[in-house]
Amino acid sequence: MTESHYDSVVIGAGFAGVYMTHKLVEQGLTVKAFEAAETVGGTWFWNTYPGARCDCISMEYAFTFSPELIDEWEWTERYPAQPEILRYLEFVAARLDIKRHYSFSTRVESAHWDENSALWSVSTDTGQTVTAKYLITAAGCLSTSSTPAFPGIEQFGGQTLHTSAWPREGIDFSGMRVGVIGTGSSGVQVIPKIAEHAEHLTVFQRTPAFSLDCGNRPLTEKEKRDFKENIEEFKVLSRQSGSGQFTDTLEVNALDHTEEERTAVYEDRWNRHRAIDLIACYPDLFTDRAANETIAEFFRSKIRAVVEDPELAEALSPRDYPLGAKRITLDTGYFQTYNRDNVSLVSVKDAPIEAITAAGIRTADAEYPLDAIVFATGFDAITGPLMNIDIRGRDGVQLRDKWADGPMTYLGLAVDGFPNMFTLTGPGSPNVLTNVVCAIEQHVEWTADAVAHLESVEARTFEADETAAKQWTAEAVELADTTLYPEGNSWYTGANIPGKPRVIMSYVGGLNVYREICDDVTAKGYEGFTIA
Ligand code: N01
Repeated sequence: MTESHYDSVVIGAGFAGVYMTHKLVEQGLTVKAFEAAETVGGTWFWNTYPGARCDCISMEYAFTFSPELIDEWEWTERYPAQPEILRYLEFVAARLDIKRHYSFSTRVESAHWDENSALWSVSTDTGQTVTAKYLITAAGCLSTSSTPAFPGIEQFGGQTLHTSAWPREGIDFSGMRVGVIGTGSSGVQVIPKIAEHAEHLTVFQRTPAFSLDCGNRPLTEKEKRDFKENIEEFKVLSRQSGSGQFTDTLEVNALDHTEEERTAVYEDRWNRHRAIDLIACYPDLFTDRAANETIAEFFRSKIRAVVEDPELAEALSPRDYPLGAKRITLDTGYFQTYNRDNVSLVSVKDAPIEAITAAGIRTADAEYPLDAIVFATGFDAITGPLMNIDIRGRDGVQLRDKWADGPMTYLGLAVDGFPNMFTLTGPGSPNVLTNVVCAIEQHVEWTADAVAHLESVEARTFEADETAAKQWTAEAVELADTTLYPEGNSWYTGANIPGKPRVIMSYVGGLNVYREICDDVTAKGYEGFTIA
């Protein structure tokens, strides 16, 4: 074999790619890894907009597989800001000596399966081509940004930015009239920061967000010490939980409590500043719309308590979808921002943005002159990063054709017709409905075990059966239909991208259940896979 052959190719250097590369190297495989960015970090490399912060608690949003990594790293804040998470991943990469396996600033353009050699041939935008037995995608769920195709966008005379491609040197909005389109997690975080500097900020909101004040603060020394001392208990509890974040769900339904009792429960949970403690506090909140309405109204009461103008408070209050069907955003001073004199809200629900003009944004109602437009308009999530690569399996079938009507996977980790390919955090896995680092550890460890098994039995190919993939995908949809997820026009279902098939792209049954299913598949000799 020439130097350009490896046992495995890993795409991506976020949490998943870094850990996967480490595991495979540890198992004695040769690994060639590629990353489009200049260093590790994945989503935490690209999303450098002001206010970017994780919506999981810092200590929980970290690897648990290595006692050394846990011991040697100290988080500073309860909710870590982007620079701190990026520093953490640099620390992990250095500690695991992982960068030597990577070509950075290198985007994988294609990966083609060759039937004769039973190898993947992987080509990049820098002209490299390598072959590998295993192809492992760790391309992330939120790495393909989406900017709506507003007519006239190219005419705009000012500056345009997408939150996920922020200039690394930053931008000074002083004296500028700035428009932000989008009020999801990115918008809710960037809006208060821009408002501090802009001469005037106009927020273009299509759907209001259910947002939780994240109550961020420095971690105490005791919290840091307690977490490290109790790490084994944390691991057990997080693995037993559906979201990878332990919470104490009550044993009574929301509708079986009086309004007074519910309010007391919600108030207590609100003060914990942790979304999972709210959405999972009663068992029926996410299966029964009437129960959900009780917590939705509680969130709205919090908006009314902060926003001084009652009409504005109402305009900022979500009414059309259940709480949690779109991701709950975590904010710092978001609703307070609307009390500022230099901030205005434009609802584009009924009067949509029609065009971007040379001077600003034109809606069905009016035109807004602007010096800069910030697109906080999100991502072609979960499938976008994979479908952007020209991946071809058996008989030259392209993944993007195979998934034209919606993704089909087995366990979210494998696709029939694409042998020896593993899709970490792929569609049909619990991915973004969990503390994703917890899900990533499960995916990586399961994949590494599968690879070890395949090597030990000298297998040539490992492939999901079509029936298993069909069944898994159908069950995932059925399961989602028992929840309120389908009622939100969210990126969870592809509804945010015009023309994208609308289907839930996550396994909603819980990471704990998913882990058991995966372990059972392994115990039964990789049931649902063909090993040849
Ligand atoms: O993207 P989004 P995001 N006209 O899709 C609006 C993670 N994340 O980047 O809701 C007008 O949630 C769109 O409106 P609507 C996190 O998992 C995490 O904010 O479709 N508006 C919506 O308001 C998150 O969920 C963190 O009606 C248009 C917004 O743009 C995920 O990334 C921080 C429009 C897009 O919101 C994505 O969040 C940041 C149009 N034509 C991100 N098109 C944390 O950890 C779209 N919109 C805290």
